[in-house]
Amino acid sequence: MNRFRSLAIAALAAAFAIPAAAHDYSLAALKIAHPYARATPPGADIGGAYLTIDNKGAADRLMSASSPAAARVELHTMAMDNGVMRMSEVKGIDLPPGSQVKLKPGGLHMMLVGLKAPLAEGSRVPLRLTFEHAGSIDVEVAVESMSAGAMKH
Ligand SMILES: [Cu+2]
Repeated sequence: MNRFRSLAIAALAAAFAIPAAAHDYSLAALKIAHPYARATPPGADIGGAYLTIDNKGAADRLMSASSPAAARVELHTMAMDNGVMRMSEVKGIDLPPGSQVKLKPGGLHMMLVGLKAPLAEGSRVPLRLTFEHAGSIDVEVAVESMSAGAMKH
């Protein structure tokens, strides 16, 4: 009976550990959910990073990002250009009042340029986000599989 109870407590503790690992951040009226990146193959020197921002307050703007893991971090969008998907750099990402903006593969994203080492699945990479009004916040980017966030058909 005692053994069963301690197992039950361990299971309960594990269940409670999940929200702590959920990996969300708040900064003023901004909620930043689940920053993640795709693992990169050996030799690659760029990698995409993604997250979701909910803005519960007034208009703001993601101005820039930086990381000690890369020479620089660019904000990119993807669009069709003559039938070819192309990435281009954007100056900032608007966060209208009450909006949810998703950075995801195939859309707006952050690009770690000049990676100092490949992004290894299961590791975490520090990233600083700077907003026009809310200021800056340091988050951890969870490195997932090379196909993480792929669109499901
Ligand atoms: Cu890009």
